[in-house]
Amino acid sequence: MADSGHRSRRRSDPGGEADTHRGGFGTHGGESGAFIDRAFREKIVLVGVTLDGGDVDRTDADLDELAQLIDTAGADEVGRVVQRRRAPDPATFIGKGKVDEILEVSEQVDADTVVFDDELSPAQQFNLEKILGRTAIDRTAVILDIFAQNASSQEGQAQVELAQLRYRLPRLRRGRGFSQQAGGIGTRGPGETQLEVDRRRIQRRIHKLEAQLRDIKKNRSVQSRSRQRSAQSAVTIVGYTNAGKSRLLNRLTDSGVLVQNRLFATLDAATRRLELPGGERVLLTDTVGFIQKLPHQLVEAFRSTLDVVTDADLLLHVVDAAGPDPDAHIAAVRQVLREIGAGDVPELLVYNKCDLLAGNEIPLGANKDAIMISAATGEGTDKLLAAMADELRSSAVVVELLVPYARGEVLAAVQRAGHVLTTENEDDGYRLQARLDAASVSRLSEWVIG
Ligand SMILES: Nc1nc2c(ncn2[C@@H]2O[C@H](COP(=O)(O)OP(=O)(O)OP(=O)(O)O)[C@@H](O)[C@H]2O)c(=O)[nH]1
Ligand SMILES: [Mg+2]
Repeated sequence: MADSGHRSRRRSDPGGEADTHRGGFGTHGGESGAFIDRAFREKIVLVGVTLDGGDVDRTDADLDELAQLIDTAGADEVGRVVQRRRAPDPATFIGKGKVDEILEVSEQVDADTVVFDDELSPAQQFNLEKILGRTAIDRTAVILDIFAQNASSQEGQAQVELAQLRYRLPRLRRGRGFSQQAGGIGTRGPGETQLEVDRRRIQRRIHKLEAQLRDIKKNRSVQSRSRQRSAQSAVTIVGYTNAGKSRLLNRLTDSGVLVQNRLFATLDAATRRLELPGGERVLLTDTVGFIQKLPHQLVEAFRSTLDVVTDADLLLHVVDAAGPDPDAHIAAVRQVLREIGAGDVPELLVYNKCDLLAGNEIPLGANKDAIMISAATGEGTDKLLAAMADELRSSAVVVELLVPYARGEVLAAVQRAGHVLTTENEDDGYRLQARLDAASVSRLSEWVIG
């Protein structure tokens, strides 16, 4: 076994030097390296904390989800440690006694890595690794790892790498990480430490990725302008990861988008045309799934992909009706929607996978207006299409706008976005009455007068 050497070396030296760790930022790290080593299946101990006001069942459910994330990342859960605490310990996140317990458990099961369900500060991570003698990472690192594994487009790869580097930058430390690869001729100035060299290299890479993503976005907005000209409504499928968003897109539009029983199978948006029963044509887009505690670095890096959510006329919010806690998933998705500024986009709640439930056990709860479907069997999709048409029609309102004569492009934008009912020439510009959907009204709000 290629790894046995690392393992025995590390185990004989718990609490020893950081560079004996493997996984994470250790021996195989690189700027695009994984946080979890996939050369073999790492053994992982999970740690969850129930903070004041939280409930223990919730922590357990979160750890079940973390175990699923770990599995998707290619590693195995071999143990679990939980604690109730009033507040996180600034130095080690959990209490000192609990850290000793984790060390004991980790030794017993020969764990490679300890994964915390909550985000660790760089200092907490450093202290924990020192005591535990093994890599300590958090949920964020695991999710970043899965995204890195699943990214296939140029844009997706750049977005994930950007998120990873922003996560790594404050966690770089002396004698760890990229030192072997860094420090080519001329990179080391007088008085500059290896750590500073590493930081600067990562900063440069971050700037390069940001520029690359701006270019991709510019190209895309040229494409989407030509789309807007066709005046079709934009409907975007959102929801928790693995809810069946891609399968629904395939069902409604006969496409062959990748569907997998894995988390974060979709990272790139896919758009297809769809005709509603009344003949309205819409553009339907499937996009990346959300999860609880979605790393903010990812939300930031994926902002340009998530424009299709923010700019949509309507969201289909797909919920796994057979999942462990539909209400918690709905809340987590809505939280991310608010974070990206899409909290006000009209939403149609769609309970999927109803084929897995008996008719009377559908967990609608307070969401009586939700539509029940099965993307697998096609059940309920007629009702869904009719509801989409209704929603799009009802969200259109008649507004009055005043557009200065010099702003021909605004006039054109109004004409593209909806139906102009009346036009009058006033002293200071065109006074228009137009029927527009809510998204267009907010986009053109500068010119709306009533
Ligand atoms: N039984 C059943 N399974 C479904 C249904 N819809 C989707 N699935 C399954 O659920 C899993 C996830 O489906 P996807 O369409 O990939 O889910 P997604 O929401 O796109 O997931 P991500 O892209 O990973 O966020 C796959 O195994 C699908 O076959 C359904 O209506 N019934
Ligand atoms: Mg998908």
